[in-house]
Amino acid sequence: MVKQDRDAFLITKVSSVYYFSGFLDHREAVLALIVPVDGRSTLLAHEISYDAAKDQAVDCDVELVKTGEKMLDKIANELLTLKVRKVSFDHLSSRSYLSLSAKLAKVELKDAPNAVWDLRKVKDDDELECLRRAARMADRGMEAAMENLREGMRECDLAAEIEYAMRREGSECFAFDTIVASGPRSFHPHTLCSSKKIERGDLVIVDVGAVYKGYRSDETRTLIVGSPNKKQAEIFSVTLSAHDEALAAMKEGASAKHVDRIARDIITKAGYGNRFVHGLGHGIGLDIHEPPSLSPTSNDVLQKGNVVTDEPAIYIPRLGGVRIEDTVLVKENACEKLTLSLIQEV
Ligand SMILES: [Mn+2]
Repeated sequence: MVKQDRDAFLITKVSSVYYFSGFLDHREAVLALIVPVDGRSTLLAHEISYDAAKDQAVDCDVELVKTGEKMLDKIANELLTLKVRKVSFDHLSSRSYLSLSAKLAKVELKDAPNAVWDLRKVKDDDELECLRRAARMADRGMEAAMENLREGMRECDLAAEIEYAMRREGSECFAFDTIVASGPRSFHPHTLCSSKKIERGDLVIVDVGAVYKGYRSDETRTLIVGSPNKKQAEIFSVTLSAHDEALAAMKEGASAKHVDRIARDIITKAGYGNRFVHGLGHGIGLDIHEPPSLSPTSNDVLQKGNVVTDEPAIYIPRLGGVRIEDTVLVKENACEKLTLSLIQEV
């Protein structure tokens, strides 16, 4: 803030409020943390989260936004009381931004999400401990998937086994809706699970994530009941080498675009370049998708302490898809897989 000549920072993204204050609201409450360059921070909370915020937030004053009062009015008043001239913010809708600008005509408001992400994307030891716990829980869910997978069971029944196992490990919610996509359904990367029965010879994409103290994990394996045909075995082995080669290139200083390129080149050379329809991976932490991004258009450079996914895939309409994904910690000269489920060759 000093370097950028800012008098205060306004944090409204709920996960970032948790990151800076220690108060986590899992239900996307409307909160605002005002951090002045000098002095104590203030966390504004509605009645629904006020008592919990008072209980959990550290190093800040918690102020109640009463029923009938508007959060944006409280933010504006607080900033006026602080006599600020230049304020950065992390996350405001265009409507909130326009409204706040009108209330604070003499204050310069600057959109600066990267100032927060630059801190959040480098995980400290306490955060890594949580991320490792979340990864263990996902491994346990994946183990349940492997143990329970049977011909004739519905995708949602397998998802139920996975989620039960993660809950039993202490997962406080799920990092995202569990994906179990079998046979032809597995070609769509954003499908969830359905009542479709898993048939012999189906590729089954299983994508799971657990949550510990707000920190998330993300892991995908592609399973099969019975044995694969030639094409299925081929796309599996191409995806696996893309996954492994990208993993070998992940370390501090590597360009994210370059790591994506390593995986994409392997898939492209095998003739499936246009069937790898998303980036190689994404940062993960309190949010499921965070910076840095590993994609053909990313300008990010990997740093020690980044936690990212490595998830190459091939999706073929009608035949189905293969995705293999791990959550990975970037280190100085290499990387470390946090998710450790066995990758069984189909
Ligand atoms: Mn992912």
